[in-house]
Amino acid sequence: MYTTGTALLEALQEAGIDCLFANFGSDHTAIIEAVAAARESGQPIPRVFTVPHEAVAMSAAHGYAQLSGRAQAVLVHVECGTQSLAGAVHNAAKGRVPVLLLAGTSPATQEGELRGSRNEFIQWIQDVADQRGIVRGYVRYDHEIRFGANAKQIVHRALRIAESDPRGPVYLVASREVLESETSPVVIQREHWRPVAPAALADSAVGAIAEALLAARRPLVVTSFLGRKPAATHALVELCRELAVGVLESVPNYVNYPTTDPMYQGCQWNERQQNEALAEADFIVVIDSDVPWIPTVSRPSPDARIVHIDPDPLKLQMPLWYIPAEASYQADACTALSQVLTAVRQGSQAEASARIEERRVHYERRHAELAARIADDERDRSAVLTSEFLTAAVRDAIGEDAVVLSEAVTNFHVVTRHMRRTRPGTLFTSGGGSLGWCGGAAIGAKLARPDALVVAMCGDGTYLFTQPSTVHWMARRYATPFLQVIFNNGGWSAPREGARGMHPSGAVSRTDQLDTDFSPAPDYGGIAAAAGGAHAERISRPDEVGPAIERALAAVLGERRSAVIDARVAAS
Ligand SMILES: Cc1ncc(C[n+]2csc(CCOP(=O)(O)OP(=O)(O)O)c2C)c(N)n1
Ligand SMILES: [Mg+2]
Repeated sequence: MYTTGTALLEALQEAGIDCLFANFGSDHTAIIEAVAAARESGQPIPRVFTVPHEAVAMSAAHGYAQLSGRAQAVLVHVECGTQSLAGAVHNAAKGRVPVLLLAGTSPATQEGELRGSRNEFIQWIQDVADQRGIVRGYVRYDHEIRFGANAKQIVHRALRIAESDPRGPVYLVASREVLESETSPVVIQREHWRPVAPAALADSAVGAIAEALLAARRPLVVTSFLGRKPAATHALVELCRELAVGVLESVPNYVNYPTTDPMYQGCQWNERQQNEALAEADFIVVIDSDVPWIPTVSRPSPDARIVHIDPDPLKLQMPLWYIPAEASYQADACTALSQVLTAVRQGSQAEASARIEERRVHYERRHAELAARIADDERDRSAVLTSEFLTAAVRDAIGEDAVVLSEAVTNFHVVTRHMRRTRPGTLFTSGGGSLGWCGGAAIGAKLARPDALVVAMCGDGTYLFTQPSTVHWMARRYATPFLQVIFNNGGWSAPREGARGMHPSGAVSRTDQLDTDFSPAPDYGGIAAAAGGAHAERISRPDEVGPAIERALAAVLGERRSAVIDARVAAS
């Protein structure tokens, strides 16, 4: 029987979706039947993953999309399964990551009028007035599939919106009666449903930016997520090397620029100090960034000229957002950078050549100073294990191609600085603020890039947010082993230090009883071992780091099982 459920599954397959991360309920009878029927008849369908927690399903789709650029599907149970996606929806929304979310609704009939009508008590309890309202503030599109006749068109429309800039999650629901209803197959022409083409800059903007880059004494690019498209990183490298433009990463979610390139001027997270490169810049191109600086801490010179290029320069999902840019452009970073580079090459650089060489020397010197500081910070301090030393040791052991997922909270800047990534697509953060992404994302990353060594680095508090029992159970079941490194600083440092920073001579400064510590500490690695047979290490001294990483990598790469290193680090 060809039902709306069959049509839905067919739409996912023809859209090129590889994974359906599913947490099933009684609303999904038609989909479970359609999957079984497809397998019986040998019809190709996406791979179905059993995911015991919805937030992990969402994070897996998030990680998969970050590595592949493509949306995957997540199927959850009515309104409560939607609630259980929790902050993982926020992460995909804030990180502009495309995900197709699907949910059933409670049956809409109760007398057996239609197949799928209510037959369990819970269907009264789970009936709510506005199920789509649960995620409406976070998705780019929400809709209800009301008929089988156009179910496929609605799925393709949703995916098109998810994958067009500014990208993000989309949410579709359908009642059990609709999913169970018989319908006729619809032929879809895939090329009619492609994402909207990337936007370019107007010629006048290209000329103005090219001219300003040549004329400036200290031109600087500030970016956070330009590297989501590796081609944009390549374009930025060409432009910055040719014109000697500095690059500052602010709260980077991706590898935006090779961090060992002489034009790279470092990254800034929550460090409580004015950034030097930002202060001395006289022309700044903010490109693909949500938080280019934090004005109460670090800001550009009031005389600096600023232009802004972004897929969503108005930041419509952020009630408070502005920067003092003289011009804002809605454009794709890669397209815009290539346009500017072409314009620069078509014009004459002769007049600017002395200026370009002077700033090249300047930025190279600054970069060398930064590299020396980084090397100094990560040296062995023998008595204590620092996060810098640990990160450097992991970096040296995993190589340049490993995929690192960072959710290190008060160590975010340490991971970005000391991982020293050189290639796009080798370091990610969620792009959102809801902790717990890195476990599911590691599964998704490993599925998207099965040959890669995947390494998740997170805080001890964050590890508990990831639903480690679900994550490590999945890692074994689906053969997606990864290395997880925990910066164990005894609990939640961020809120503790935040309170002390705000009240330096308040009561918080006179006590350790701030309800943010985790003593007695859980056996973090033991949780993963019990759930998925992971290899577990616990270390607290610098001399233990190397051998522990070696054993952990032997487990991941040799035995193909996950490994968790619980590293007791000095408080940051
Ligand atoms: C889902 C979610 N709940 C709560 C918070 C608030 N929060 C921000 S940082 C933090 C502490 C995280 O602890 P840990 O991972 O150990 O990092 P640390 O601060 O110790 O570096 C918390 C609870 C959050 N960001 N997300
Ligand atoms: Mg912690």
